[in-house]
Amino acid sequence: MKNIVILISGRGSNMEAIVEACASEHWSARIAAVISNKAEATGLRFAADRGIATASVDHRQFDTREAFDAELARTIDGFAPDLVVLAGFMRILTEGFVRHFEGRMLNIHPSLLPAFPGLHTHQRAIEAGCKLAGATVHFVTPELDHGPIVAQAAVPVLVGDTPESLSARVLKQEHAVYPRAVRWFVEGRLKVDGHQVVQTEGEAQLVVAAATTTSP
Ligand code: NHR
Ligand code: GAR
Repeated sequence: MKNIVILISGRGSNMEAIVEACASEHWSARIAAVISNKAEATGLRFAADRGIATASVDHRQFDTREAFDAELARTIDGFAPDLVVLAGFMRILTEGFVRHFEGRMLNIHPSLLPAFPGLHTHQRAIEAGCKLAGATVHFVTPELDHGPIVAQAAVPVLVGDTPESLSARVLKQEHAVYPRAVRWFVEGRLKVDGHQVVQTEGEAQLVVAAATTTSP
């Protein structure tokens, strides 16, 4: 039985998708805790209602990123995690923190990396005239949004898209691809070789949503 700790900052819909998949697919894992840097994150209520332990560590209470990360790591370690899952977690993590959890920390980023690391990805993809957008599940390394890629989901960018309409289309695929990637980790099916990650049972590491319409 593997312990999973999920970090969120807000809504937590990816966290919900992982909690639901863990239960309905009978993973050999438990969600040991959901932790937020914001006490008011709505996702914490969903987790608490499911009987999952919750905690918050408010980054504004700390003078430095190192001090915040030290307290966050201490809180996470209290749940003996085999895997730490960033799901809409919005604080950049220091190198020391990332090294502590290296090889056992995943993130989902709302772009087709290596395009558009960082924030405001949907707006940037639209402005760049991209016809394809998506999301990437990757191992977290000290360099932001540059870790080994586990899986990607691709969706069309449609004429008239706004950041809101595009993010909604991407989010739907996030909810499909992230639980799948986490399950692979739980089942020991991810082989990392440098920057390349192989799913050893041959399951598809790419989801492509059909481009059937021409407007949002
Ligand atoms: N930390 C490291 N070292 N490496 C990664 O790959 C990380 C990470 C921390 C978070 C998630 C991420 C994303 O998927 C993530 C990946 C926050 C920011 C950011 O600029 C950027 C990327 C990501 C998360 N945060 C601001 C900060 O100053 C705060 C923004 C806010 O509060 O709204 O930390 O995109
Ligand atoms: C998701 O789209 C996720 O990819 C993105 O924020 C959203 C969180 O939604 N993550 C980032 O932008 C990280 N910088 P959720 O809280 O409902 O899962």
